[in-house]
Amino acid sequence: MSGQAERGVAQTSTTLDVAIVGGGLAGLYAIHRLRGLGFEVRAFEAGSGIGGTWFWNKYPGARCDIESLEYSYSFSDDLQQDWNWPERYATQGQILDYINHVADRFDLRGHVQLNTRIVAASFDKAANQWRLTTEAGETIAARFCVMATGNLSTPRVPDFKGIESFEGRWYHSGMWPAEGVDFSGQRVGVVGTGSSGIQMIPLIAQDAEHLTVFQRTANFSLPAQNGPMDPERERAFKSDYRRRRDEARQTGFGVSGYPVPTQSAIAVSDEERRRNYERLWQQGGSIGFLTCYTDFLVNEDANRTAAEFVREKIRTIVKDPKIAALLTPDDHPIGSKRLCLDTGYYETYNRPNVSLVDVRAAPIVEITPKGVRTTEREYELDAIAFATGFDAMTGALREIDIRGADGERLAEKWAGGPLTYLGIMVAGFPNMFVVTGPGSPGVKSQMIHSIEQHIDWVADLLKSASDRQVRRIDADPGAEENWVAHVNEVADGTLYPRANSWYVGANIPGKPRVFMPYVGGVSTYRRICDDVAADDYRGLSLT
Ligand code: N01
Repeated sequence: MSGQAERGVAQTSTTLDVAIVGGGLAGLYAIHRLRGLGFEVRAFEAGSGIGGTWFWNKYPGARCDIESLEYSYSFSDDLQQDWNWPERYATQGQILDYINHVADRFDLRGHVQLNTRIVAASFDKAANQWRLTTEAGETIAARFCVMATGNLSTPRVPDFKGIESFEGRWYHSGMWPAEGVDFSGQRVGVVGTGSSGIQMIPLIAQDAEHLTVFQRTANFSLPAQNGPMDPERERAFKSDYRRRRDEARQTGFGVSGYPVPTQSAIAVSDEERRRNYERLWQQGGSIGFLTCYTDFLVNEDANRTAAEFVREKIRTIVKDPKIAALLTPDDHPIGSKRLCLDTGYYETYNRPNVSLVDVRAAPIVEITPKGVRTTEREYELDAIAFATGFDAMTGALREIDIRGADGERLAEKWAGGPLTYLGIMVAGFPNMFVVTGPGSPGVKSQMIHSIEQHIDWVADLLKSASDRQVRRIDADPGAEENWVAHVNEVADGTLYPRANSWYVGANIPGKPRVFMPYVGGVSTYRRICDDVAADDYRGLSLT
């Protein structure tokens, strides 16, 4: 008898074809696609609403850094024709509205069990079934398990001494109160200057009496140049949507309008390069920079030309040269961390009510009842917003007690870094599929593009397995080893591993330093996945 049953928690039991963990963009598409094949499916979502990332990250300024016309499902042409995005880059609220519309339009909501956190999953090799357990003690048996748990879904507040003694309120970007926070008249501290910090800082500065930003590492940020949707652009896009989606599939990042580059940054004159960077800066967005030259992300000299262009911009925008110097990144190649997009970020430091504290030089030592104490002094605050990131890519899966066919724990298998085949399957964990996880290009792409590609591939596999009355699908350990070696080899040919980013787990003390995403590009990855399928699922055993 389980501990929960002993404590008298009611236990119910469910049997499914496919259990889906997570009710965000991936979980919802998995419901749609797999139900369409006749599988009995249900998604289990910890939140009280659907939407995943876009449900939780309600901090001021939260919006997508990929254009709305791209960052949307492509599986239904009617949907993409009907939906109107009000802005070039959608806000969190607009994306959540869209997700809710999709759930209603395709009748997905009834297949999501909300307020249900999966805490354990183990493979029963006698029955060839996954057995999942919820926090409330419910058990679910399912032939297959799709882990649509997200990559940035395990918020992490650093282990600061004294945090429980703080007399004000504190928040994390990824657990923001649904009702919002009114910072007016308050002394607010923001810790962290990644994408989340860079989005919230300009807006909090407008409301707060005083904002103190605690920065450990200066980050590169580019202007989003956001604005209302241009009706002409929307019309042109919609009249050509199918081709644009096809084009996106042939690129590195899964975004149309940015063809694979053919020219080296070093091969063009300084003037031409500058003109190009200036054009991209005015145009807004990050993909233009990331795809402007062949060697942008592989050659230090080429990369430095763009980094120096952005550094000059920072020095021009920020009036106080000391603050500008602190905000100027100098420890990683541009683009090797997620390139941030902002609206008025650097300008915010020209406001009289904003100060910047260098916590690299004087680290935070504790949170006190009154605020934040660094090695230099105490800063009195009424509220603290932690924009300190997530236990990315592996955190959500490691939090579930996942046990494979021989009882091995996934967290143990991944103790030295994640091991996957194609980023989708894990040897020893049959019938389990990870969506956009480590070893996949997901986080280095337009996420919804990769979600659709992964789930379509898994759906074809499950259909084929069902037709052939296959009960168990295993990734071969050798195929997994080769894939991990390939992922590392591709990453090592780029500048990505040079940065202390969440791509290498650097933001989580003690996490093994392993570069997790596949950076060969979505087009190459899709080709590899299609070849594997065409070769009767090479690297998998179907029994
Ligand atoms: O998190 P991050 P994020 N003391 O890990 C700092 C996606 N996203 O939530 O760099 C002081 O990037 C840390 O400092 P350092 C996007 O993919 C997308 O901002 O480790 N500081 C860093 O500055 C993004 O990349 C969108 O030295 C500490 C910050 O906290 C990903 O989510 C919007 C600290 C964490 O930055 C994660 O972004 C938002 C400490 N002890 C997020 N610990 C869009 O689509 C950590 N930091 C626009």
